[in-house]
Formats: sequence, structure tokens, C-alpha cells
Amino acid sequence: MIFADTIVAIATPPGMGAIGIVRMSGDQALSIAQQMFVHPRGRTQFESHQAYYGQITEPSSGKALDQGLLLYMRGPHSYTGEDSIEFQCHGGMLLLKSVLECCLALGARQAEPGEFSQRAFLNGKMDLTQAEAVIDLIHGKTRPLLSQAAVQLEGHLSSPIRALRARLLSVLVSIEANIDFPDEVDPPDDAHVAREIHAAVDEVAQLLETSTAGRLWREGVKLALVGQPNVGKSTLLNSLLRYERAIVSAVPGTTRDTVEDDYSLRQIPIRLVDTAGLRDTDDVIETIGIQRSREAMAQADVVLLVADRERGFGAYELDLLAQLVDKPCLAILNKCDQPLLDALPDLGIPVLAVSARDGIGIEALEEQLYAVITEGATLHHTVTINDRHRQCLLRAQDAMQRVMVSLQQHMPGDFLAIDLKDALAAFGDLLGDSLSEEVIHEIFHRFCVGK
Ligand SMILES: Nc1nc2c(ncn2[C@@H]2O[C@H](COP(=O)(O)OP(=O)(O)OP(=O)(O)O)[C@@H](O)[C@H]2O)c(=O)[nH]1
Ligand SMILES: [Mg+2]
Repeated sequence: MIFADTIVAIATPPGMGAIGIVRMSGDQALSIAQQMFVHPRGRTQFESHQAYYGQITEPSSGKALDQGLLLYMRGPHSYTGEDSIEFQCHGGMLLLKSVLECCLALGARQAEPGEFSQRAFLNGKMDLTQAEAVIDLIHGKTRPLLSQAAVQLEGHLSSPIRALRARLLSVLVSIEANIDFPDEVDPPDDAHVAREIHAAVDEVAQLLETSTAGRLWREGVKLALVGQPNVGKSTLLNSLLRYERAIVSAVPGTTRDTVEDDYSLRQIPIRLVDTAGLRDTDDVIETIGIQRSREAMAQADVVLLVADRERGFGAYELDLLAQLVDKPCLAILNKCDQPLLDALPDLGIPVLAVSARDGIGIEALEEQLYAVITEGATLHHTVTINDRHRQCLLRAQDAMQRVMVSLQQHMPGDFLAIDLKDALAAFGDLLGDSLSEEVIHEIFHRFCVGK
């Protein structure tokens, strides 16, 4: 694919740094660079994949902007597959903007977020799963995700998908050959087709098993601490964070607004949300806080329902639990250093006794929390799928199951062919072969400017 325009962007993050990079991609990249770069020995021709040191100037005035490096990568041997230039300058934002403005004045266009990668994808330099690995490498906050993304960038997610596609395609070809030339070509053996589909379904199931890990490493978990006032929610938040983040006091209603912080449980990123204690009150501010507590509870992936040992769990907590429906929830009985006044009702979920103040039972709580969050799934896979991959794989699985049903019912080849084509289309979407421009644009827009 040939793009008519040359794009440019500052590729390093905003702020000050030792080095800042302005990058360009497109047919005019080299000629624009030649007008802005003054080589000390007057060189005007540049070799691909070589670095040149010189002066970066403003062409309209001839004024020096900076001294730095020019890197030229001739297409197709570049990230985007097009002629590409990088100016490595000193990392001041105003300076980089001046360099960018010169490129714009000479005919380049400001790149949209992700546009370099979108060009790389559309020019066939990488498939969609590899482009998504680039997003993960940039946004990844956990080491397991980074190592998975590096493997995915090498093509370790796309290659099994391509192999599956080739397998199904060969089945489809044999079915269609018989449809088109019934007198000359025999239909494929049902048992062979069934074996092939079974094997493909198994492989898809294995990939789908990595989706929990993929979601956890990529998005993490939002965890809300809820319960009545004064039961020790804020103390528990501080205990989990291992520092005094929230105000703790013996006055019920201490926490008025939600208090959030990042916490990592065996590398799983968790957003902890402490909330205002739930009770009926006439206080206007506290009422707003309680409304926020309810919203935090609704938005959380996991809820820690906290009560204390003095009051135990009662009707209030049972009512809250009923509102949580299918949301994973752990009941925490805090202040286990104190005596228990009443027998506990059966909540139907595990109850963990802790003393948030003294740090008792916190490790056991974390152990249980890990089990709830991971749903018992292993998180250590070479590659993990994201939600988009999961949707495509579920579609493929569904289509393949329909093929199995048609086989069992001895339906004609046309029926099998329709569903096989659906499965192939789902694999194609996963790799990005057949997605609409709109969807591609949406995916790449999640990148930052300059990538
Ligand atoms: N004995 C004992 N007291 C605790 C424990 N945890 C918290 N407390 C005390 O309980 C009181 C309330 O603690 P907070 O953490 O502020 O309770 P909260 O649930 O956040 O209260 P609100 O913000 O009002 O909803 C404070 O005096 C804490 O010191 C514990 O494990 N044992
Ligand atoms: Mg509190």
C-alpha cells in the first residue's frame, strides 16, 4: 500500500529528557530531512541505516536549532515499510516542537496516534497481533505481560492461528472440490474432517484458556472495600498497601470520598478503592460519599465486604451481598484481636478473620484473594490473548462446533463449507486480514502519538 503523504511526530514522551526524537515516514521524508540537516563535511546524500551527526536547522531562516543525529531507514527496510527519518535531538519540548514545525512547513503532516504502526500493518510489516504486542510493550505495567508481548511480537500468537487456518482451508478446499466436480472428486472422508476439526477446536480451547491471564496482566483488577462505618476498611487498605494512605480514626464516617491506590498482588496490578462506610445518614456530604461507595462497588471486579468482630455480619451485610449477585466477593471479619459477640450467620462465601491494625491474617487474605482473582487459572503462559482475540476465537469455535453437528447429521458439503468459511473469517479477523478500515483505525488509535 502506498500512502501519498509523509507523516511526522515527536516520538518521545512530553517533558524534558536527555534525548528527544522526531520521526518521519513517507516518500518525502528524506528530501525534507535533506533541507533541514547540515552535515559538517557538506554531505547531502545519506546511506540507509547509517547515523550522521550534524546541525538541524530551520530552512526558512537558516538558523541552527540543535546539533544531533540523523538516521535514515530506506523503505521497505524500516518500521513502517516506508522511507523513514529520525532526528535525535536534545530532549526539550520546545526544541522538538520547532523541529516538528520545520518538517510540517516542508510538507509533512502531523501523524495521528498510532499512525506509524498502522502504516507498518497496512504495508504488511506486521500482522494485527504483532501490532497489538507493540501496544502491550508500551502500556504494559507488569513484567509477565512484557515478556508475553515480546514473544507475541515475534509472531508466536499469529503462527498457530495461521497453521489452524491452513488446516481448515485444506478441509474446505477438499469439500468444495467435490461440490464443484462431483463426478471427478470424491468428498473428503467424514472421519478425517472430524479429526481435523477436533484438533482445531482443542487448539482454540487452549488459546482461550489464556484469556484470564491476558486480562489480568493487561487490565488488572479493580477491588473495592465496602462495609459499615468504623469496621476498619481504611485500616485494611493501609495494611494491604503497606503504608498509611487513608485517614483512620475511631469516629464512624471518617472516610467521606473514595480513596484509591495501586497495589500489586504477585505482580497482578490491582486498583484498591476504599469507600465511605455505608449507613443511613442525614449528612449531605456523607450521603454523596455513600453514593460513591455504591458506584465503586458496582464498578469493582472484586469486592471485599468488611465487618468487625464486635458487630459481626448482620442483615445489612446480607442485603449488600444480595446486591452483588455474581460478583466475586470475600467477607472479611476484622478486629479478630477482639472477642466475637454473636455467632456468625452463614454468608455462603468464605469469611476471613483478620486484624488489619496488627497485620494478622493479611497474608492468608492475599492468598485467598489471589485464588478468587485468578479463578484458579494458571497465569504463566508464553503468550496470552486479549479480549479482541477472545471474541474472534469464540466465533471460530462456534462455527467449528456447527461443522461437527452438520457432520454428525450427514449434511451435504455446502453446509459444512458455510461454517468452515465463518471459522476462517474469524481467524482472518484475529490476524487483521479482513477487518474494516474503521475497526483498524480504532485499534491503532489506542497507540500514542509518534508510535
Ligand atoms: N482492635 C482493632 N481495631 C481496629 C482494627 N482495625 C481498625 N481498627 C480501628 O477501628 C477504627 C476504625 O478504623 P477505620 O479504618 O477508620 O474504619 P473504616 O471502616 O474505614 O471507617 P469509616 O471510614 O468511618 O467508614 C479505628 O480506631 C481503627 O484503629 C483491628 O484490627 N483491631
Ligand atoms: Mg475509612
